[in-house]
Amino acid sequence: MASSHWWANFEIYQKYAIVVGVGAIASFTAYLAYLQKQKMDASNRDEGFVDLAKDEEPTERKVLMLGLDGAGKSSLLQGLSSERGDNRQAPQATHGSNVLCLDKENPPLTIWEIGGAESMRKYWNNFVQDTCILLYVVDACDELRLPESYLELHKLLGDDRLKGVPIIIIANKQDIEGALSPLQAVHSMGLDNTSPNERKVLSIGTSAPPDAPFGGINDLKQLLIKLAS
Ligand SMILES: Nc1nc2c(ncn2[C@@H]2O[C@H](COP(=O)(O)OP(=O)(O)OP(=O)(O)O)[C@@H](O)[C@H]2O)c(=O)[nH]1
Ligand SMILES: [Mg+2]
Repeated sequence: MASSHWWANFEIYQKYAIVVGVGAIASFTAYLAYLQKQKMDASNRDEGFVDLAKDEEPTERKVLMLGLDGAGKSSLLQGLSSERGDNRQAPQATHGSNVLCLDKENPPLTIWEIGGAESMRKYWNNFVQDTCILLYVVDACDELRLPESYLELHKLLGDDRLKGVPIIIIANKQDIEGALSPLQAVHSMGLDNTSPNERKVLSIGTSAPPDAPFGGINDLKQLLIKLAS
């Protein structure tokens, strides 16, 4: 046959060279095709991610409110929901969570309070995902519990999902004589030397006594809106 005839004309070393050459060209072409496919897959993935991020961008901002039991979280939530506070009663200890949606604000805020009793604290981390602002409530009159509050806060801040999330330290119970000032509360939580590059740390004083008007609630709301915008 003609084809076997032309092949037979080559010396053995020429045959080797042809086989090796054709093999090398085929491998190189296959490698280029593989690289091209990788590139296309990666760009498809990126586009998918961007689209997904656009679709899922939350319009509301999640605010997480934590702090030891009795610090005043539920009372502050009552204040944020209705500043007049007519006919209100002292809240019960929270065994679980409370949610307040401030959907008329811009941006809308969803504030989650998780109970602060010792048995509840192991669940705090279950709620940190997508937190935009952390509110940490301190009973500014209970100096004896400041170290416990400090420890729980720093345990919480070990969670990478809270990296860079702004914190507002709320020094609550300002109506009681001898209450720590907001700055003293930040100091007792060991956050006064936090670098602004690490996270924003703000503080505010509030009062939410069961039998007297709220104090500082409107400032707290404005601060939340400003931070969340
Ligand atoms: N005098 C005074 N009492 C307050 C203030 N805030 C809360 N209280 C009282 O402190 C007690 C505890 O308040 P809560 O709001 O239930 O505290 P909490 O942080 O939600 O507690 P847990 O849900 O158990 O984690 C209640 O008796 C409140 O009436 C305040 O600013 N001043
Ligand atoms: Mg509560």
